[in-house]
Parts: sequence; C-alpha cells; structure tokens
Amino acid sequence: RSALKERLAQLIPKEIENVKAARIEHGKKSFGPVTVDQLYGGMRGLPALIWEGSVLDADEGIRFRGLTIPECQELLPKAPGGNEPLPEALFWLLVTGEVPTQEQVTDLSKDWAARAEIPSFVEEILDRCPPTLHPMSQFSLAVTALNHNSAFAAAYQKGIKKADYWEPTFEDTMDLIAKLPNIAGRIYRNVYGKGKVPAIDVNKDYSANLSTLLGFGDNEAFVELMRLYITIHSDHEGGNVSAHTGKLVGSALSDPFLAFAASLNGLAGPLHGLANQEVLLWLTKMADAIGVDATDEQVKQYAWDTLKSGKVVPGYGHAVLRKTDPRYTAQREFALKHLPEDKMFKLVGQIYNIVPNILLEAGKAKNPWPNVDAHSGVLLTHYGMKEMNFYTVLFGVSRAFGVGAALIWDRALGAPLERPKSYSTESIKKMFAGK
Ligand code: FAM
Repeated sequence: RSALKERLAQLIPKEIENVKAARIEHGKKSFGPVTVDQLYGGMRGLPALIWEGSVLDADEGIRFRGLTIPECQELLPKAPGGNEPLPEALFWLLVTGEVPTQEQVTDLSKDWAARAEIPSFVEEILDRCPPTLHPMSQFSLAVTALNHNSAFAAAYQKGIKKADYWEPTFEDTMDLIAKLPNIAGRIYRNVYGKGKVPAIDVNKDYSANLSTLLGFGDNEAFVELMRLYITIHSDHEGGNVSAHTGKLVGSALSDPFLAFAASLNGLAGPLHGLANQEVLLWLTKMADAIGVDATDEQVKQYAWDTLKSGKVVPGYGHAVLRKTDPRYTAQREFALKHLPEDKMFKLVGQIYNIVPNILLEAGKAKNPWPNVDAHSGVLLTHYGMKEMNFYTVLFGVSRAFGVGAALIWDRALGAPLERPKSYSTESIKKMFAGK
C-alpha cells in the first residue's frame, strides 16, 4: 500500500468519530430560512454540502485545508531548485489535511508515474476523434472509458462492505490522476498535429511529465508554471459546478471515472472552466481590433461594446468571490517574475485597471473583480501553447485532484445518495398564497 493510503487508513476512523460527534451536538440545528428566490437563483449561498478539503471565503478566497495559496507556496514541498508547490503535495494535503514530507511527495510522483499507462483501446478512441471534436469532449470520452478497469466497479459487483468503499475509490482516483497526462498529451498532439506522445519518466514529478507529454518539458519555466497551475486550479470548495457534479454522481456509487467525466462536462461550460478559453479569445479579438498597445480609452470602449452586445466579460465575476481572486494574484506574481515584458500580460494588467469599474457602472455583476481565468491563458500563450481550445483540458487535469480527494472522503464517511427536493411554480404559489 502507498504511504498516502496508509496515512489515510489511520485518519478515517478518527474523522468518522469527529463527524459523528459534530452531528450529535449540532445535527438538529438550523441554518435558517431558504428563500423561494434561492430555488430560482441557482442556490446561491444555500447551505447544502460537506467538504473538508477547501473552504472559499468571499473576501479572502480559497483555503486548502486552512492554507491560503501563499501559505501553500511557502509550506508545500517543491521540486529541487523549484519555487512552486508540487501538485503531489497539494493532493496529499487535500486528502490528509497534513503537509507531506519531500519523501512522501516523491513516493506519490513515482506511484503516479507507474500508473500512467492508458489502455490501448482508449488511445484508439482518442485517435479516432476528429480534430474538430472539442478537446474537452474528447477528454470526457476518454475518462468515461477508463471505467473499463475501475477497481470500485469491480469490487461493487463482487460484493464489498460499505466501510471498505474508500479503498477501491482511492485506487481509482490514483489511477485517474496518473492517467491524465497521457490522455491530455494524446489529445493535444492529435488535435494540433504535434507528433507521438513520448514516454513517462518514472524519475520525474507529475508536472514535469505532463509538460513533456505536451511537448514543453524542456522549458523549466513552463514546468514551474504547471506546478503552480495544477495547485491553484485543483479545488475551489464543494459547490462549484465541476466539484458539485463529481460529488453528486459519486453519491450514486458511480466510480471515480464516471463521476469525474461528469465533472469535466460541467467544466466545459463557458460560465465555468471554459472561461479560460473564452478569455484568450476575447483578448485576442481585442488586440486584433484595437492593438495590443491600445489606450485605456480604447480598452474601456471595447469592454463596453462587449457588455452592450449582451455578452459577459470572461474572466471577471464570481458566484461567491467578492474580491480579486487570489488565484489571479498568484498568476500575476508568476508573470511579473517570469514574463514582465510580455505584451499580452501587460494588456491583462491594463484590463484589470479598467474592467471592474465598467462592471460596477453597468451595475449587474455582484463581483466586478477578476477570477482565475482572467490570467491563465496569457501565461500558456507566452510559452508557446497558443491553442486556446485546449486550455480547459489543463483546468480539468488539475480539478481531478480536488474531485478525486472529495470522492475518497465521501465514500470513507459513507455519504448518502444526494437527492434535493424540487418544486413547481404552481406548488410554490399554493404554498405561499397569502403569506
Ligand atoms: N460580465 C458581464 N456580466 C456579468 C459578469 C461579467 N463578467 N458577471 C456577472 N454578470 C452578470 C450576470 O450575467 C447576471 O446578469 P443577468 O441577471 O442578466 O443574468 C448579473 O451580472 C448577476 O450575476 P452575478 O450574481 O454577479 O453572477 P453569478 O453568480 O450569476 O455568475 C459567473 C457568476 C462567474 C458565472 C459570472 O460572473 C460570469 O458569467 N462571469 C464571466 C464568465 C467567467 O469568467 N466564468 C468563470 C468563473 C470562474 F470562477 C470559473 O468557474 N472558472
């Protein structure tokens, strides 16, 4: 058994007791009224889910097991000579709540490298996809097909005690994460004609292998970007579309491959993960229209034109955040260090100075500040990954870390099938008539 699985086996009984005690003491207490508007308004702020891995504060942003992004950058083990946290360390933190040692992180890198191979029939499925099929659809197809070798599905068919569900879920999650570089690398090379996928190097960390399979492994700055990118896109509390979908589908005891493929289909939405593609599209069109050295006045006009044409400004706003996303800030600091003179980076900064006031003036968006997607594409473009339709695949690789960790803990804690209640407007009118 892997060191992580050993540690997890020790932690689960304690957490089961912790939850039991919390429910005995607080189980019957109420959060307060649910308004009719919340049912029509996408359940904003509705207390509905449990997830230990990360909590999102509207003003402060995300905390992974209590650690902010700067604290993760400071405390989590790095690659030799690297400055960014290793995603292996982030996954260990999400799963255990503890900062791992360098050795535990290396153990995880090796375990994932050993599990990285994908079945040849999945390679053939990807090779048969036309390059016009969006990379996110190809991604979700391949992940669904990994159900073929699901340890959980097999164990469930054989008969498994509920208390042991977490073990095959852990194995499937480790296999899922490990196989994403081969899937992402194959999609990228197939769609954009970048040649054959090279082999995984068992002595390299996850981000270095992912970079190599994408064709950017010889650029240490890109590898460092992948380490930061995967860390900050991994998890964002339990209620965002991709995290919530994974949790819901997993609650039916669909295995982690089926659950995460569902998450990916949610992430492929323009209001969610596809926004990082939409941002680059918007920036590129803006630069084509008014030049990459446009004046503030020109940028302002262009943003207003976007709003007036009934479109959203991608990369800005958020369902929970009410301040600049610390995931945006972390990317800005990376850019200041590595690509301060990049023209598109400067445009992103100029937009940051202009768009919030426009959104405030337009008066609709509750949060006028940038989110994680406002910055990610210009970093990838800088290093030569210009194919913006691929960007959300990288978001998906990272989100597997958070969704996978949550699926393990849901099964470990015996989370039941999720089944909220829906109402018709007729029934609401009857229920509240005269109240
Ligand atoms: N540009 C234009 N209008 C916006 C806007 C933006 N960036 N953000 C919000 N609004 C509008 C929103 O469309 C709504 O208008 P309608 O009433 O006409 O539908 C109004 O402001 C109130 O919306 P809200 O309550 O402020 O935001 P929501 O909680 O409904 O939605 C987002 C949150 C993220 C979907 C929304 O801010 C948006 O569409 N942003 C642009 C797309 C984007 O960047 N998504 C990525 C989000 C990121 F966190 C991620 O998941 N990767």
